[in-house]
Amino acid sequence: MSLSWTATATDGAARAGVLQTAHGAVETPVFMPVGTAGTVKAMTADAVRSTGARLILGNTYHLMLRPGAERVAALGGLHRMMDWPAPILTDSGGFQVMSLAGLRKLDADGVTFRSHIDGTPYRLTPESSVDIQHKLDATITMVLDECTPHPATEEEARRSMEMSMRWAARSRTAFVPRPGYGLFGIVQGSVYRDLRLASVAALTAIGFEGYAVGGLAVGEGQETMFEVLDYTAPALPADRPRYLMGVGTPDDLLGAVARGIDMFDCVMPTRAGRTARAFTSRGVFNLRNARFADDPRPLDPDCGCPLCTRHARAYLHHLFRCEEMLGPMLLTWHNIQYYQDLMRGMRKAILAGGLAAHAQAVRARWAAGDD
Ligand code: PRF
Ligand code: ZN
Repeated sequence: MSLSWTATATDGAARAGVLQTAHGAVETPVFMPVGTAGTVKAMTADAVRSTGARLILGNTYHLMLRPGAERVAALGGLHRMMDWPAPILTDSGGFQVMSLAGLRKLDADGVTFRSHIDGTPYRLTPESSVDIQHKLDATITMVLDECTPHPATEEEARRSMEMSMRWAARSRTAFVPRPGYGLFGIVQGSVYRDLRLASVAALTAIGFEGYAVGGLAVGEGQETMFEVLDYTAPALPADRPRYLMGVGTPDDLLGAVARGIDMFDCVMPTRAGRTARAFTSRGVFNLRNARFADDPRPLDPDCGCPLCTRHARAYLHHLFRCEEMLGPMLLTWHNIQYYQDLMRGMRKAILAGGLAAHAQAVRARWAAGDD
């Protein structure tokens, strides 16, 4: 049997559930730390695990360039290579090609591009992307799609979405099913209701183990993103997991879970951690700020990570001022811990039937600040 998802509770549109995979079970709603190049930057696999994370994201684009899918396969796959026996979802590469690669050329069959590292030409098709993800041993494979740029006219968005739907069908044909593994389709259609619903219909007719919502968090703003989710999420099959790609801030996660999303990934906690920005129960801080130079308090008194239980804010401020690598390491750890705790809090609230009140309390704590 392919990987499966079972709901354990619902609360309004929100769902709590369990994803059963070849690499273990994952409780949803879930946030996936991003492990782009075979590492969650600045973290050992044990450190990532200690935060409660049980599912991480890898990238076809980066790994096909370096070290190459064959080399990952020769090392026993991504799980073995990274010492991450738990599930891994890999993105299909199209989104990263459009945001990173040079000289990209999209045609009906696939995309040709030059590596952002040394300019070497490469090509990705729906079939080759699925094949690479198979070599990486991805638990969850994503179909190759085009993330429609924002803004797009309705005609542009339709052409782009229809091409992604043809690629989704080809990805389904190329994917070799294995027990506990799965393939996810990706809904596109920009901010157009009819296109989003047509995309959902096309994907559900093909049939996938899960459904992602792509093409959001590309500049449309949170309000528009939530509007799209308001009509897209309920149109998706109730018995399959729903994944909002590349989202987002803690507030985005609260709003999207309330709208029926089960899975997320974003570079935000890891990237912010390397640039001194901390996500906490009291809001967002920049630890380079001089106001932390003599602050003896833990970063977040509600957090159990090694930074918050063993060090003062003033020490972290000092590490960033001196550009010591322990600064990014400790703050990445904390930010991932914060995101995992946020998801755990939402799962608990859904099981208790109190997500709305819980989200309101979390937002009120951010707004109250820390003094
Ligand atoms: N498609 C794919 N990956 C993605 C996106 C998408 O639309 C996004 C959009 N936020 C992030 N990552 N394949
Ligand atoms: Zn912490």
